[in-house]
Amino acid sequence: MTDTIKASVAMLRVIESYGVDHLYGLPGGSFSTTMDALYDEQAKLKFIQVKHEEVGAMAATADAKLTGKIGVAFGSAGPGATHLFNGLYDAKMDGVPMLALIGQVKQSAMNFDSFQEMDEVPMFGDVSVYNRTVTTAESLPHVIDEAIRIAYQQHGVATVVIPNDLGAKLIPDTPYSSAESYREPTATMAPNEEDVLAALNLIKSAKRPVLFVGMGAKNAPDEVIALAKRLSMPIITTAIAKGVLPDDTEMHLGSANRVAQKPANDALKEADLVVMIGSNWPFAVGNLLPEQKFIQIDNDSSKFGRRHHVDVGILADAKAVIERLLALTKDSEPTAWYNANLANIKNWRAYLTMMMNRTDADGPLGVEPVFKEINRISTADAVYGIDVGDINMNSVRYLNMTGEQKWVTSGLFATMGYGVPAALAGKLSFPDRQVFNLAGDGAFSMVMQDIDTEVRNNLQIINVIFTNRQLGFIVDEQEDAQQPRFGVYMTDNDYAKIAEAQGAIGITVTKQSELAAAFDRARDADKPVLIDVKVTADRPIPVEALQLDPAKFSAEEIATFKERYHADDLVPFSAFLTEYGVAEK
Ligand code: TPP
Repeated sequence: MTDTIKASVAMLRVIESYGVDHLYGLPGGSFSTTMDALYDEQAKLKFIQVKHEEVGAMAATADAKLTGKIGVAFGSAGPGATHLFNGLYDAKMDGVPMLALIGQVKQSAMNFDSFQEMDEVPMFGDVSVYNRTVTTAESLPHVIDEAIRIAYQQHGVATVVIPNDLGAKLIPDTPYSSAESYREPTATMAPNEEDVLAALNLIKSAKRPVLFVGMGAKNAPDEVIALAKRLSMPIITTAIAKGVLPDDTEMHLGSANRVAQKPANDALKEADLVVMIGSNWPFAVGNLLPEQKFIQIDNDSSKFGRRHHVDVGILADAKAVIERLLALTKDSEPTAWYNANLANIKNWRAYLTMMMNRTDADGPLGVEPVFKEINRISTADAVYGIDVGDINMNSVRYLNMTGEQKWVTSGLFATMGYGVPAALAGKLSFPDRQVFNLAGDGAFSMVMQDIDTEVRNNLQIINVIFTNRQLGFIVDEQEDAQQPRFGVYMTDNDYAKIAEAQGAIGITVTKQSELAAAFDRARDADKPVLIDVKVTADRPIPVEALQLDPAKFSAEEIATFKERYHADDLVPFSAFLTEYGVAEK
């Protein structure tokens, strides 16, 4: 006779077999049999009890983004399940594997309008790549195994609804996992040589080419840099690829659009050829111009032409294509276009450094000196959990990342409240690394109860809250739309006290002279710290709407813009193009 095992335990063992060592959730009555199994399995699978299921779901997506491994979260039937949605949509839109376990009432109560009972499968239909209700105890571990494989294969959310009674049943203790045979595909998708030659021809005939690099090239930073140098193509990255290349890479222009840096927007407007590698950039409209030539390199054929008409498409792995392009070319002198971009980057970096170094010990505190402190205390492999709001612009500009550090945010879904869960995931997945949560006061307020989860699990996270007493990102949009400011102001809470009340160290900083001591203390602390920096409500410089070029703006407009953004020394790109003698388009 074969031994037996509780179906819920067999399910958890399948999850463990894929290398998952923690999962997030908050129990409800409809999830009690899985909780019972989590108790049994706690030595191998750590249950992280969050205070809001949304935090658990977002932490699970952050785990997946940071490690490449599937993230797992759960919610009990009804309200616990619906609380998961922001995390699930984040996983869907950023294309990361996630398993969501959804509680359900026992089978005999299903379809009887029972307490907290809902028809859950249709609710999760849109967000999931796999979405099933388990119907027998024996199939529970099997369905979980299938769900995990499909989540990996389709880079999305697998949702499994579990009627509570099934988990308690005994089933044969036989193998249920196929993890042993599961492997990430190892074969490289090699490019078609004709396509590579066609691309090379286009690159050679271009006068102002740029590389546009997304997460698809994250395993090839050195190759990207070598190609950029070899073919005089400065590099733009997507914002979520922050950290893939070291920030001091000389031809690294940063990201384009609004969460962006000046040199990237400048170059993209002037480029005659965009070579997009492994990117699904959603801000193409208005940024990629119809007259620009476009080469697209991707290993997913469904992405071609989504953002721009494709002149040459190469269906292959980014690294393989770049290696081939490098093999077919030799080093050459940098072009005037390339040198003009290098000069533009230098000028922009000098501006950022000046902003961080501005001193006014006891005057109003801008965000930039705070970043100087973060850069000062951060370790070479720190992990940054980044919330949504002005922190996206400010962190892509002011964090000087090494290439070993990690930066993670809610990219395409862009949900506020992501910083705390991202930092939880960072510290749980990388316990030996320094981990930050960087958030605005509005976004932090959505998840601030989960500082408690940092404390309870002894996760030494440095939370930096930029309190500007407004929803700054939206204030700026209202300014641009010439609307009245409405619904965008926040009361100034004492976030340090809120953290202290949950058992963390809380520090309030109101002026520059207090910064260094606060960040030293955070660096050396042995428990979670929250630094509430009370910053000015100044708008980050809008690099998507610069008013610097005398050919386009009046002297008065330029002077007003420069004064507001301390941009006296910022040079319009047109001046560098002229100085370096870059040919007209
Ligand atoms: N609600 C959610 C859940 N996510 C969103 N992205 C938005 C609303 C729209 N939104 C984007 S940024 C932002 C809002 C409301 C303001 C963020 O404010 P805050 O966290 O205070 O940061 P700030 O921009 O002021 O630095």
